[in-house]
Amino acid sequence: MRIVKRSLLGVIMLVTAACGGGGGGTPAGTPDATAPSVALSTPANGATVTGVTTVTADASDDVGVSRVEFYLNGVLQGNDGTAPYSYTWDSSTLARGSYTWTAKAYDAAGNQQQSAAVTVTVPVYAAMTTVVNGAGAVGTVSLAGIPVAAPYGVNFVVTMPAGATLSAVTTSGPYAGSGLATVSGANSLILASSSVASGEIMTVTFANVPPGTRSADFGIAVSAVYDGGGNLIQ
Ligand SMILES: [Ca+2]
Repeated sequence: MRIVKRSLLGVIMLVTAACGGGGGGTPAGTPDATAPSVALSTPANGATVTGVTTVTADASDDVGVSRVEFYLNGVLQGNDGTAPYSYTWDSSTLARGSYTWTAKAYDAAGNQQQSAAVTVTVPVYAAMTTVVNGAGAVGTVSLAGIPVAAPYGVNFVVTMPAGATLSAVTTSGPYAGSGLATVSGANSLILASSSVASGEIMTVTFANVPPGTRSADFGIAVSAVYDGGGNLIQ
């Protein structure tokens, strides 16, 4: 009988310990079953984006965010494990069109949450770097947003200081800016080309540049874009 009593006492002690009543030996904590929350804060939905921009996500979690992944049109581009969660996006290599970003946040337990989508527009875009040398200046134009397979007709507005004149426009590339025409205006001119291709290199040379002119006094902007069928698309 004594042996039986001791065994019964042992069972009672084990059950008590398993229930945590005596303290010690209890598995710590409850599993994290709560997913993070995440939203894209930049760029804004509907924004027009050119060049290099930062895609930023706000993310939080009841325990902690372990990383945020960034997806462009559903394809993973990169991730960030430290707030502020961001990805540096160079849009200049992409063809004109709409692009959709989403972010996905994870916690250490593997819970995940996808953000709402943000859709932005990448346009046909031009920028000009101008070097002033005495009474002359040379602007090198960089183009973005033109698809490789389809040349566009593009009109550019070139701004320049009062008194300066256009000396020459040279282009090189698959179509060499064929159909190039110029229309002069007050302190500006329009360059119109029927075939501007991806990778086109355009150089604009100016004369009669007034003293004191700086490179920032010159500029270029895209004023119209036509597709291969001559339809205005931008
Ligand atoms: Ca969590």
